[in-house]
Amino acid sequence: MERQSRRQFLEMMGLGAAFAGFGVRRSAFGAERYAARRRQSERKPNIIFILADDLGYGDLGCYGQKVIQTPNIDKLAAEGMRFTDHYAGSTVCAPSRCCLMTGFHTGHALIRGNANVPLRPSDVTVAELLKGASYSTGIIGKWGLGEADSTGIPNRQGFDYWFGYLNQRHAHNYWPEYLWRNEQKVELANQVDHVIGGQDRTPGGVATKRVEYSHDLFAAEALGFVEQNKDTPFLLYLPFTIPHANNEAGQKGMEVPSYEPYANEDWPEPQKGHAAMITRMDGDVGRLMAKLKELGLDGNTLVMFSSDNGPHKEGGADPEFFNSSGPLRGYKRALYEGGVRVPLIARWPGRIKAGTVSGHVSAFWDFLPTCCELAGVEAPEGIDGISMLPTLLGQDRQQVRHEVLYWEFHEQGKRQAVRMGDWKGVRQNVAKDPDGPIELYNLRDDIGETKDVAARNPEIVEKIEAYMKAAHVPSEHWPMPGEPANVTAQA
Ligand SMILES: [Ca+2]
Repeated sequence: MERQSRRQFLEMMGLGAAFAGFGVRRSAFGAERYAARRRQSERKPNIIFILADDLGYGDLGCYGQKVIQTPNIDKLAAEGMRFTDHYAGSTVCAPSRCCLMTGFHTGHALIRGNANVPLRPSDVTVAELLKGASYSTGIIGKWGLGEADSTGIPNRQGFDYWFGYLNQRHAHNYWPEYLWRNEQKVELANQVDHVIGGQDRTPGGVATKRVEYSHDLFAAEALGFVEQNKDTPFLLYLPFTIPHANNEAGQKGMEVPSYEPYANEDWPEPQKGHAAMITRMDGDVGRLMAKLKELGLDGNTLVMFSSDNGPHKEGGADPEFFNSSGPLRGYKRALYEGGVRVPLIARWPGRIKAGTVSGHVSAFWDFLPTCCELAGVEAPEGIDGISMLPTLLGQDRQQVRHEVLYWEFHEQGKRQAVRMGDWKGVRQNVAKDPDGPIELYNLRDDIGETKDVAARNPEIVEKIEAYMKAAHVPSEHWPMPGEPANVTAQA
């Protein structure tokens, strides 16, 4: 390289000053320092996506929660960006996670409900794409997109390392007898006497001997993954199972080793469990952030925190007790805002401005293209997601916006919903009448979806109806009325 152009190059890299004392002749010290700085400046950011399970829009202090303590997650928001209008992929687990991993909404995604349909070899996940950009990829927690030996397991969908529950019902039980590490079953010290269907080792059940709490194992594994991958860019997807219920445990489904710091509160036990679970997870988020600092990765790691759907009313939990949906209507399984609008916090010191709040309307299908842009790889053509990196970096004018967001849900009579600007359209009972009436709400002055204004806005309803039609591509696994079916057993 010519002397002049080399100097220009270094200045461009912000390294000119480092070399000023050495002239352009590289001393051994200068070369070393140059190489170290260059490695750092060229290193792609690490990405950690922490996903809570059934955590409501109102369950975090930074989203208005007054009782449940979440100091570490609130700190993420104080040091980063908090999104007011972010949406999960669906109102239940599996489809929401499919949207997150593949960049499609539920009108296009392979997995649109909690049935046992595994991802195929042809499905392209965010992990596969980042592997192509030399990322180490890990997932710790709950997968739900493919059973053992299927094409859908994490190790066949782009993840180098996997630890957790493959099966969602298995994940109901916080003290399982085993978990998966890559393709190996890892036996735990817990005992599960009650098993679903009376068959030994059927996933699920309720533990009688409780030794190893799966969430604690996930939190420890997360620290280990970060430590082991500190020298390469990594993607860590951390789908915790908190605060989901153990649906097999009746009214005692909010399973947690201790109700602290709420043990002495005058609350029903499931509510103590709900709050204690969230605060426990919050502590683990704090430990993970401390680990990033300790390893010097803090400044080069984008940490995101979200939830896969709205709060649940299962295992004895009552979403009203802590106002878990905040100002929103409904909870898990609704397509009202409470079912799908979720917290999203993004922290990346020096890149995301601290203490900012964004109203950018975004959804789980935006995660894949955002990661691709960060890693410098092309996102697949035809996905529904739009990179939200400009918003994260404060470049609002460059942000491409969604014309609409779309959801379809195949339980409880089937539902469809569209968010279009401030408008929200919801159609119930689609199985009965696929052309049935659409409820219309204006979220700008009615975030709680209390006043159906469809009758006064027929042209908006017509537009939303057209979007519902256009956004839905038939699926053999989740047919709408009149479409051919190949229904698989519910998991
Ligand atoms: Ca969930």
